[in-house]
Amino acid sequence: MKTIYSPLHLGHSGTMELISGAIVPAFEKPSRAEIVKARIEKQGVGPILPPNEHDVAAAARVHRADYIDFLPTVWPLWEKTGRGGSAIPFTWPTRGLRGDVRPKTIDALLGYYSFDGGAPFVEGTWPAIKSSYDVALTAAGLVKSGERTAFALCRPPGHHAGSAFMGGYCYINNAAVVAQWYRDQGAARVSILDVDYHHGNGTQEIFYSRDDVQVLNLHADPMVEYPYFLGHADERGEGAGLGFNHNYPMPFGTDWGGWSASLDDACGHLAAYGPEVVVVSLGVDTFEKDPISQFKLQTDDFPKIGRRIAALNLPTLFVMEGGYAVEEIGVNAVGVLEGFLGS
Ligand code: SP5
Ligand code: ZN
Repeated sequence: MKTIYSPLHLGHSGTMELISGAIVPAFEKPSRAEIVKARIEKQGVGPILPPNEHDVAAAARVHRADYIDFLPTVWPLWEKTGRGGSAIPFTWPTRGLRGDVRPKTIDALLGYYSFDGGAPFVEGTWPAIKSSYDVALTAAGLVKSGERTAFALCRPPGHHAGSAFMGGYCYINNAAVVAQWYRDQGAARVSILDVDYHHGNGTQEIFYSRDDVQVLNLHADPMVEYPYFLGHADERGEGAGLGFNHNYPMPFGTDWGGWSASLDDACGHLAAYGPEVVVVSLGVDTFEKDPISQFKLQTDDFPKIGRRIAALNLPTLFVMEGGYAVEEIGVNAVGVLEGFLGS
């Protein structure tokens, strides 16, 4: 199994994060991807290859063009104001404010194109976003050209990014981009299976009214967990998309018993849909020791996830999302891949 990886992610290192009423070092940090890469090498999972460069046109198939055009301008505009640190928004156009008028200053634009303050920009952020996108598309190409599976070691992650907003450490929705790319390459149906601890609100929003991309999401109940404002079980899609979005909100403390029951149910819907390819949004923040999460999956459980997905017997692309228990993120993410491969 080939892994696609780019060292350009190293330049993206947010200087801080606001969480639980305190400003703390960012949880989404460069060591995450480095530890996963080291584990792939240690376990001999397969070659680690660099991405090919792709035009941003494939991103504009799932994101609004003005949003994609905005991303490379953030750091230059911020720097022009004489500030360093991280470019982060602090005001959002919520109910009662005008969300339809595009403002002019960088602080306002950051709020206009975000749903939270969790997607900071530093100088190396745009090159990292672009490399993560290139990683996803390059790995997608391997599966398209006949490989059974591939691993896109994306950083930054993508599943919270919607058609015109960033947030939750995400900027371009890599899983959505590759799902759309498979459609554009001729796949009739694509399924996205999101196993990250947090609901993939961006992915759901992008495909909500479509029947050609099925979206299945396993996550902590949004009544009590981030991203809070999407991910309930009654969100089943709309219009032509009705019945093609499946949410599995689960309570704090969920362990393999409860979590795997949801996975089995999701896999049943997936198999019935009959996609030509499966895109797995692979977050391992379901781990019992994850510092920002409340599920109880153990290291031994991660290979079982891979085995269950392999049993679908479909071409499968793994796209890295979250996971923050930094020492274990490598063992757990690679554990899913090893389970899939049957090693
Ligand atoms: C890709 C991904 O996993 N993004 C996650 C973004 C989470 N951001 C905020 C989480 C806040 C949850 N509250 C945690 C309390 C910890 N004491
Ligand atoms: Zn997550």
